[in-house]
Amino acid sequence: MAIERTYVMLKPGVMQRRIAGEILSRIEAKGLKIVAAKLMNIGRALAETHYAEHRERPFFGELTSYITSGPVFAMVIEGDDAIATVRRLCGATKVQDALPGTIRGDFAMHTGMNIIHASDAAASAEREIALYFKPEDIISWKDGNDGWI
Ligand code: D4T
Repeated sequence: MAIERTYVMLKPGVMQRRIAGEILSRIEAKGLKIVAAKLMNIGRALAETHYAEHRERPFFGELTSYITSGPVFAMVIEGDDAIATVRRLCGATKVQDALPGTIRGDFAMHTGMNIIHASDAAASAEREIALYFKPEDIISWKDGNDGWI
């Protein structure tokens, strides 16, 4: 299985609800690796670029207003098959379909505020990582018996 990197973002409301740690714990407990992370506000231009594929959708205005409404916790996550693995941890986009045990299933009530974003394919992961992080912000740290653990 290939080592992949994916872009993951805890959406506005997560900091206010004080559940960032709980969500990060699930990503860490799975065995995935956080290789970049920052708290940031998203401006309108970045929001519209990120969600450009939804520009014509009826929910685009609400989506971009929401994503710019408070700080997000932006991350690059690395691991075997990381793109699909994180998507499985997140659960279905439509919160009514998100099963208990998934992040959306456990913490989200509204699809428009579905709490976490994760890239859905290799091309979007590459595009989204580059939108939010400079290459030098990504720390490729080692696991295992290298003196640290
Ligand atoms: P994001 O991009 O936020 O991780 O969500 P997904 O990758 O799981 O799903 P998406 O791109 O299809 O949707 C983007 C974003 O739009 C909101 N949304 C989506 C909405 O408000 N109503 C809808 O009907 C859909 C499909 C939720 C996520």
